[in-house]
Amino acid sequence: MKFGTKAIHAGQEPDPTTGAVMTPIYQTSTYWQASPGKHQGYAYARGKNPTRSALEKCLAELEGTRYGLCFSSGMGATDAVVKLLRPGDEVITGDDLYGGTYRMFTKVFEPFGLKFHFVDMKDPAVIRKHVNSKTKLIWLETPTNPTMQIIDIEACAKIAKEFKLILAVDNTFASPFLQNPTNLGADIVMHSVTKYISGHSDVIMGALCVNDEKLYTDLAFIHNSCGATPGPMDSFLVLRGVKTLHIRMERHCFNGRKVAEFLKTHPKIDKLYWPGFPDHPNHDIAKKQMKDFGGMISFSLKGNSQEEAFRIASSFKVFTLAESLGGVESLVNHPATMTHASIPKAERERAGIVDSMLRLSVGIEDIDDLLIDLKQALA
Ligand code: P1T
Repeated sequence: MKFGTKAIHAGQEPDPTTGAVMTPIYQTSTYWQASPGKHQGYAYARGKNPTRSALEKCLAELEGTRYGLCFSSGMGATDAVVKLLRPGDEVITGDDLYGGTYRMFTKVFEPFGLKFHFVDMKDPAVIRKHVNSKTKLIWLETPTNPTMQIIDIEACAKIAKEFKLILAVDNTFASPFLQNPTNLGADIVMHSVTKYISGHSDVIMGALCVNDEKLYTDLAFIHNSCGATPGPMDSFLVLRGVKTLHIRMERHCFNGRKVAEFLKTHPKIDKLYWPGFPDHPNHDIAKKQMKDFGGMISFSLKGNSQEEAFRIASSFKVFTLAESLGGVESLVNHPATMTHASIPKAERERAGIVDSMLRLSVGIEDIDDLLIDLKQALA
C-alpha cells in the first residue's frame, strides 16, 4: 500500500465488538481478567491500550518499521532512548537541536554520568572523529531546529554500523511523509507527534519507530517501567489527524516554497534557512533523502535587532506568535527567547540562532493571505 492509504487505514480494523469503523476511545485504565494473568491481551493501560495500539501500528507502517511506541510527549520518547545508555556512555549529537533536547541532555542526563558531544554533523568526518570506545549513540535531527541544517542519514548510518552504535533520528521536521530514516540505515526514528503527524495543535505526543526486536523490547520495557505513555483520547485525536498527513504535507511544502521565495529577495532579510534552495549547504543531501523540503523556514534580519524581530513577530495577523510547529495554522516563533532559550547565548549564536532570528511554521492557509501577512509584518 502507498503512503496515503496507510495513513488512513494502517492499524485500524473495524472494532471487533461493535463494528465501529473508527477506532474507539478505550477510556479505561484496567481490563478484566478471567483468572490472574488470563486476559485478552490487555492487562493495565499504562502497558497497552487498544486505541494507542492502533496508532502505534499506523505510525510504524508510515515509517516502514516493524514496531511503533507512542509516548506522552516527544521529550518522553527521547528520554526513553537515552535510558538505553549507562553511566560513562557517550553520545554524539548535533550543534543545532531543539532547545528542550539540549536541556534534557545537559541538565538531566549529564549529571547521571553520560557525556554528549555537540558537533557539526553536516560533515560525517567530524562525527567519525568523535567516536571512541565509550560512544554508544548518535542522535541527530534533520532538518535541524531551527537552522534547517541537513544531515546525511546514510553517511551517519555507515559510521554507526562500523562502530556498532545506535543511530537515532529525530524526524519531527520532515514527518514520515518526507523522509523515512530507517530506509537509510537508522535504528530508531523519533517523532514529536505533537507536530506534523497530529497536525492540529491540540495534542502533545511522541513516538519511536524501530525494526530490531531486541531494541523494541528494551524500549517497550522502559516505556512501561517509566510510564511516559499517552492516553486513549490523545491517541484517537492523532489517529484522526494522521489520516490527512499526506495532503497536509503537500500543501505545507507548496506554501513553504512560496514563502521562502518571497523572503529570498526581501531587503530586510539577512540569512534565510530553507533546504530547498540550491545554495543551501547539503541541498543535494536534502534532495536525496527527502521527498520535498517542508514548511519550516527561519531567517535573521539585517542589523540583527531583537527589538525589530519582536516588532515583526507581534505584527502578524494570520501567523500566530507561539511555540510549536507542524499544525494547519501558520506560526511564528522567536527561538532565542522561546524554543531555544535554554541554550546558553554563546552556543546559540555559534549555531546561528541570533537575536533577530524568527522561525516560521508555514501552515496550509491560502498562500495569498500568508504572503500579504508577511509583507505587512515586515514593512
Ligand atoms: O514538545 P514535544 O512533543 O515533547 O517534542 C519535543 C521536540 C522534539 N524534537 C523536535 C525537533 C522538536 O521540535 C520538539 C518540540 N519543538 C517545539 C515545541 C518547537 O517549537 O520547536
